Amino acid sequence: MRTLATAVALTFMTVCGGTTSSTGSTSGQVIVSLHNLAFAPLSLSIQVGQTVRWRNDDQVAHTVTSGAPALLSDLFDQMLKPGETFDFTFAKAGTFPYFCRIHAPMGMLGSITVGQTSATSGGTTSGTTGGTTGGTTGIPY
Ligand SMILES: [Cu+2]
Repeated sequence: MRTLATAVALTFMTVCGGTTSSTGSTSGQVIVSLHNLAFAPLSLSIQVGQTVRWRNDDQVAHTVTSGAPALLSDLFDQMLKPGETFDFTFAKAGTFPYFCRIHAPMGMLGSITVGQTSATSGGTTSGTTGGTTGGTTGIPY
């Protein structure tokens, strides 16, 4: 039995190889790459409280500007030189379009969809019904 267990363990180790895959996307940081005059991924879905990190992998400067070219929102507006990063934590649910000021005419637009984390619903419903009825009725003399 012991030899079998060892054999199984060895097989698993061989199958898994040495790659330690760390895909912890439920919380923390999500990366958007700025590359070839585009945001990758173009659209991204995250949860409230998550941080998006934009990273300029291009050889030219870009901006990460919230809103749309015709309708700016003043959430963020960050210039990124090649190699630089910018972090933004989304505290509210909704859809947040953004773009690059320099290359928006060339279609450099992106969007972040922020979902509300499953709210803990259901609380204490049973309250104290029935209060003090009947007060002091003045005694007639
Ligand atoms: Cu750009």
